[in-house]
Amino acid sequence: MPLAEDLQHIAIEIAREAGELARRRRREGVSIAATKSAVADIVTEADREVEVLIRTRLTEQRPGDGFLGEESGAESTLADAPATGITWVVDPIDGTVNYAYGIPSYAVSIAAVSGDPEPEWWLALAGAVYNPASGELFHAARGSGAWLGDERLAVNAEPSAAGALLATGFGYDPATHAGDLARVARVMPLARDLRRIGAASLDLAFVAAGRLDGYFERGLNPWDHAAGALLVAEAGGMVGGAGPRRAAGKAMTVAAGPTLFETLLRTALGE
Ligand code: LIP
Repeated sequence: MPLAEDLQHIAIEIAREAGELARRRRREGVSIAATKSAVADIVTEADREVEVLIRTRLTEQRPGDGFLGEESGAESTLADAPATGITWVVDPIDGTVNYAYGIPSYAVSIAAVSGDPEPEWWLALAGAVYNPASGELFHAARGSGAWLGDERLAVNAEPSAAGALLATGFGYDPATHAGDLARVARVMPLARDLRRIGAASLDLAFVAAGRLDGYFERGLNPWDHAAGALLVAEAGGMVGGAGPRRAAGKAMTVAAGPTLFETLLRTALGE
């Protein structure tokens, strides 16, 4: 089996097991373990437990790979760089606030990337985004398309005459809200309506599935977009951001079909 497909297979299997654990813990009741970058930025006991499970399974199956997880940060089994050149970029529960409130829009997001594990430089090889509350598992391997179960995904080629159905998100830090709202005001003339789903990995999966025409957000971390961005690219869409390489990342992440992409990116960046 080609490497990317093998990694996809591992991502799917582990995302399912991890998602079922998250769902079980949700049923038992969620407890907030700590706050992170801001009081609104929470981590639950389940986030930590699910990340440990994912990490344990990856170490069993791919002992030479690196690991970059939301709750444990960057670590690899070797001191400097993973022996295999592959790093797993993992959000154990993306949409933690939805999870804590009982809103069924959260997901386990697992991606395998090669090269420097920075969004600007990495090459995403495989990814899985699993929402255990809906049972939907989105997955992709580089060069083999994006899939929802066994249905092949394609982005919307063109938004309708009524405008684009867009989604966005807001950072946890209140100091960033005014800038994010100004961006929404700039983008709204392109939109028929705007969604705030609360889990970046699902926003991206929905662009891949043609459920959204486009998505934009500032402030994302690598684990929020690693798997979802590959889904969009493999579904025929485009993903980008700011900076000289226009790579998706903290400064900006934009995803859309090829017709809308450039306009949405420039409008979101205020160019
Ligand atoms: C969150 C998201 C959300 C975004 C937040 C945050 P977490 O991830 O995916 O949609 O707006 O900035 O990154 O913290 O739930 O894993």
